[in-house]
Amino acid sequence: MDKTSVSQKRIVVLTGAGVSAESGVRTFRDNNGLWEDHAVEDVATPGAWRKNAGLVWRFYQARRRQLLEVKPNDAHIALARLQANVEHFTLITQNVDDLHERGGCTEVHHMHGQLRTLRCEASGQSEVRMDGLDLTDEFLTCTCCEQPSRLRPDIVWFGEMPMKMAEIYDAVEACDLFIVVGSSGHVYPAANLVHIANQNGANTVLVNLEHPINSEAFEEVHIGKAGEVLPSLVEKLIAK
Ligand code: BV8
Repeated sequence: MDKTSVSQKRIVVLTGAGVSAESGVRTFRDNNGLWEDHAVEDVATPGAWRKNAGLVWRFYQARRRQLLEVKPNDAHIALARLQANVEHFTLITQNVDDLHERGGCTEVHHMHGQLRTLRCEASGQSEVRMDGLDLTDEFLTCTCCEQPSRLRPDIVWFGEMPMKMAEIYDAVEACDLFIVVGSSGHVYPAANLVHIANQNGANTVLVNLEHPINSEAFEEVHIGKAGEVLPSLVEKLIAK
């Protein structure tokens, strides 16, 4: 890695489910992953919502309720420390939990949506709905329309356009250092971002429990738990 002080570097971090694993949030494709219990096409596509909205709603309500039981782990806290100590930092996450924010990160780009908010099917507006009554298995209606409309999970399902892609591509194309934490590299366009970073001359670093399918694209690979690897990696970066 070149000698420019890290505080001047433009750092972009992309996280996946692995960064929340040590908080007790299930990943998707590991053993006991979410996709073991639920076929993606039954719960994470627009077609599933059309076909069986009740099943999809209950799947997301269970994950929304879990937000109240989990807390940020050392990986989330280390990333917040990195953000606080460098000038140019962009955090992109594939995760839909709020653990980055609760761990101290700000301006988090949730490219696959969020569990905390729900989206009005009529207006497309999102609203935070995390009170007790918002977490039962009954459908909810919006507060934005004259005639209240049904709310859907504020999630990017397979086949839907990820969020904030313009800002995400701008940040990745301009960065000097691109770090991926806890992702299996299966889902696009997220899995393609490391290739864009490489094409634009960035240093690329991976922190993951095991080698993901796009492991070859990274210059530097740290195999281990994010909560154990990231704190020392961040200290080294800040000291530069
Ligand atoms: C789209 C919401 C058009 C649901 C999710 C090529 C180009 C473009 C699209 C495609 C393409 N090929 C295929 C597609 C279509 C599709 C896709 O990628 N399919 C795959 C499965 C083949 N993509 C889409 O449909 C996307 N939309 O493409 O629109 C477009 C194209 C370009 C530009 C603009 C528009 C929409 C994808 C979003 C789908 N929604 N989530 C929900 O969360 O309920 S994706 C879902 O997978 C989650 O969001 C999750 O975050 C994401 C990725 O999974 P990971 O985060 O990597 O999690 P996983 O379990 O797989 O891996 C965890 C890793 O952590 C493991 O490697 C493990 O070893 C590691 N780990 C575990 N513990 C730890 C750890 N690491 C460190 N420490 C630990 N303690």
